[in-house]
Amino acid sequence: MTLLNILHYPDNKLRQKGVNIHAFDEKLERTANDMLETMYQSKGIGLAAVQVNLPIRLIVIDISESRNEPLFLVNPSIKEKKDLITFEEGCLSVPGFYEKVERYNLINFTYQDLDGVTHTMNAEGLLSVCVQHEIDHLDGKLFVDYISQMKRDRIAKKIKKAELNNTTPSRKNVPYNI
Ligand code: QAP
Ligand code: CO
Repeated sequence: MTLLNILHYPDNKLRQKGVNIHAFDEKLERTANDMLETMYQSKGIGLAAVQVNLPIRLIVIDISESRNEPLFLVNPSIKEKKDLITFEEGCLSVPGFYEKVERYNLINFTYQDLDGVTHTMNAEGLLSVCVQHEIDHLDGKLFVDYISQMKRDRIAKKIKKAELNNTTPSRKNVPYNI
């Protein structure tokens, strides 16, 4: 298994749209398992392929406490949605920030599994919000797109600053030029 690099907001690559998947082969299975490992390692509950710079319609989700109930969603599509709720969301691509977003409490959606078999599923609460959040990623959309521009810009600035500080080791701290 390989850990994948997660893109961080405001990286424009997060605006890529995922294309539909047609090849249900070993490469897809490997990619899905690498994404799952990457998500578990980062303590996430959901990760979309676009977040690891793969513009395809693939999502991994595991909202279980035990971290052993993975869901692999290929080409997911929401068919019905109802009952608006407000949910405090975070995102592995927006580390350290959480904001309230309006979502649907109940959804009915279809997806294909890693063998290409189509399934229909109902979801409620956290799982429903997670599926909506991850499908947004496949359309190049982030939860921060739903908050005010002022908050969004502040978040972008803080993430950029944090990442500058984490460049290891910083050139200017190296006492000589290699
Ligand atoms: C999307 O998000 C989600 O800031 C998945 O420092 C979130 O897995 C759906 C995470 C909330 C529904 C509700 C975020 C981990 C993980 C961070 C995640 C962080 C470490 C976010
Ligand atoms: Co996210």
